[in-house]
Amino acid sequence: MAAHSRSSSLFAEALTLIPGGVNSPVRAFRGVGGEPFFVDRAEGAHIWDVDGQRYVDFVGTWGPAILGHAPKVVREAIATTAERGVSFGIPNPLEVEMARTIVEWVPSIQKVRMVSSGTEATMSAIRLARGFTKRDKLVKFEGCYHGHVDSLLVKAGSGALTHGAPDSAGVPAALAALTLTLPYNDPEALRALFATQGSEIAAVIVEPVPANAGLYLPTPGYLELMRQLCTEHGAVLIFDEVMTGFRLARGGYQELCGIVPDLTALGKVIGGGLPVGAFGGRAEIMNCLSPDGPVYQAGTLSGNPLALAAGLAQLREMARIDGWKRLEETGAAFEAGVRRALKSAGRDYNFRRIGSMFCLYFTGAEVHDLASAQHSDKAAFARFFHGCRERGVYFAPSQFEAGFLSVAHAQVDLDEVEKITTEVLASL
Ligand code: KE4
Repeated sequence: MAAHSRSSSLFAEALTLIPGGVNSPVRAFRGVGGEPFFVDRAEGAHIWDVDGQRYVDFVGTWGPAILGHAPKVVREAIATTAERGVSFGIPNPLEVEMARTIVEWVPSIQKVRMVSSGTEATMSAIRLARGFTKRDKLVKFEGCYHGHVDSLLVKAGSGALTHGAPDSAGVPAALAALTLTLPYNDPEALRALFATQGSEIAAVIVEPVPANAGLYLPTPGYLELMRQLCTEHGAVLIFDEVMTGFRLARGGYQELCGIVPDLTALGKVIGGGLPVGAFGGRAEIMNCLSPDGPVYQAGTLSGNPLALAAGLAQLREMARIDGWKRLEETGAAFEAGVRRALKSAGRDYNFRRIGSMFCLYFTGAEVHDLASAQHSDKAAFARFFHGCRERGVYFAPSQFEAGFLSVAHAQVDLDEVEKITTEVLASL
């Protein structure tokens, strides 16, 4: 690999100006050591750093780049829309088009409100659930991450887990005490909690496919039990589909599992790479939102025309090419390559995949929750990460993140990555 001279000098300056030199902690490579590189440009399945190194990219800006980076349809939509204005703070037709698309594609969503990040989506959804039920307690699951919301930075995943701050400083103990946490995939713990506190629970918020402690799947019946208990006790079931929405299926994971949440949080893919989030669900709950109801929620850039134009262009292109079928085919081909590489290198590591989302746990043990995910050999993961990065393959810089494939990942990329991962796994 070429010396990272420009990246290094940029990072040195960034450290004097920005906390940790980054605008989001997971980018700082603290989970793998070393210094982050700085990106110069991105196109399709590839990114180039400021020192000219090209990478096959498996982070995809953490999910939005479902068509690959800077797809033509998205760039054209942004350019055309920008000619008519970049922000209004006035209702605009794109807000109706996006709302119509979300309501049509995700049947559990009868009404939806746009915001500017996944964090805003989950933050608003839990406030709405508390206002609707007039209850205070929330239930979340260890290792799940729902953005940097005070009430949800309790045993959180993603960067909070990577940096050893699952319970962030600055969150008042009195507030954190209202968030009850459970291990994921533990039906008895869920039953017991509802048996004792069910009447006080405003909402259960869950990543239906937890992807912020790597990636693991719900055991059969688990989400069904969650749905049943929420219904029986009048608690709002919130699916956080910020990552899985419009990626695992046109209607998100809820289309695959057939479970109907009361509210859904969305983000990433619906912005086409620009800042967007959304939350929506049962009309009787959504109608509690200001200006109709008593739950206040607002945003200067909510419904921003550029972000919605980019998101709509991305969603329409996915529908036009049946991108979800393509992503499953690419995911299966990628998985076959990873399994060949593991076999060839004699490694029994645990590879998990659903559609275009994946994680390679550096442990031979089964992973089904945070505790089992933490059995991974993080030092070995770090060596793998850097070995691949040096050879032009960029995986998420933490064992506790999911990887993402895009429509732009071609077989030639997968072949190159199989060769490299085989070599690096053998060298660990
Ligand atoms: P944002 O506020 O970062 O747009 O979305 C928060 C969020 C909410 N819900 C889920 C399930 C999420 O995965 C996220 C954010 N995902 C992380 C990656 N694990 C974003 C990367 C980062 O924090 O820089």
